Amino acid sequence: MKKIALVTGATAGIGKATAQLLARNNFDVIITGRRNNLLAELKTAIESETGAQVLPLCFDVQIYNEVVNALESLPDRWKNTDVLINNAGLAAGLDFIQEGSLIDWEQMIDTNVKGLLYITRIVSGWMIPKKAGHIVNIGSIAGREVYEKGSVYCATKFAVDALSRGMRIDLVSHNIKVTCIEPGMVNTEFSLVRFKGDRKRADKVYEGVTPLYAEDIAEAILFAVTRPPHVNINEMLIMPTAQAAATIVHRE
Ligand code: NDP
Ligand code: 8X3
Repeated sequence: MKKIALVTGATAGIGKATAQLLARNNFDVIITGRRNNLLAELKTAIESETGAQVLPLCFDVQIYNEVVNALESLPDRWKNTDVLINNAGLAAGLDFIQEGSLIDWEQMIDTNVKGLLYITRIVSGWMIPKKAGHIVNIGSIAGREVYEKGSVYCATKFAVDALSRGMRIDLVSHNIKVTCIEPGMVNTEFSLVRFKGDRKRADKVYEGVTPLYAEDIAEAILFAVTRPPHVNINEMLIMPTAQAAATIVHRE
């Protein structure tokens, strides 16, 4: 029997690769994001390639009412969610603290922290009566190390680390696993979003280095969610070979 995974932020990058890989490995998937056209394209692609069922849900994780309405609209079969991948997130801007944009700060905090909380509160409520479930939060090397001009993004990822530890404690008696996956540099839309569409600046991040690809992180997620019932992967820090620390990257 197929399992059900809910992947937030599945229109691009890590979330998209994860939805695709889970669908190839015996999961039906709920895919979410704000770009409806990309959700529809991904649904068609996954269903024709894998035969898995795909349910797209278009909403903004920052807006609590949208989260509630979208998730509560799911038919009961889909609320039987086995795995939640809390992936939707972003960095907005790269600025000294004294110069940072309030709009950027609020977007990062509302998406990476509050959005993750909104989703988790509802989906963990579906898992508790089943006495089973697995929540995978996408943290970051930025949740372990702080770097110049990145303090607010880093703070949101430190929060994801703290929330993962806290959730694990709160949910242990309900037999719900919690994993935090912490990637280093992954070549996705991340830098394009951080630099607000400035392609040249985004491409510079990956210049002269082989970064991770979204599929590398998807494979780690698949590994974590396919361990036997008595095994939980608490954390995984995954870096490109050429990246030794948040800001130490060897470029050819
Ligand atoms: P992408 O920009 O490629 O993908 C981000 C995804 O999040 C998109 O599907 C986007 O969908 C979704 N998203 C963003 N904001 C919202 C929102 N308000 N509501 C709903 N969905 C939203 O980036 P990545 O794949 O790289 O990022 C995925 C996660 O990985 C993030 O949490 C990021 O912080 C983390 N990460 C990334 C690293 C990297 O180097 N790339 C390294 C470490 C962690 P849409 O725009 O359609 O809403
Ligand atoms: C993304 C990785 O180092 O750009 O979380 O913050 S980093």
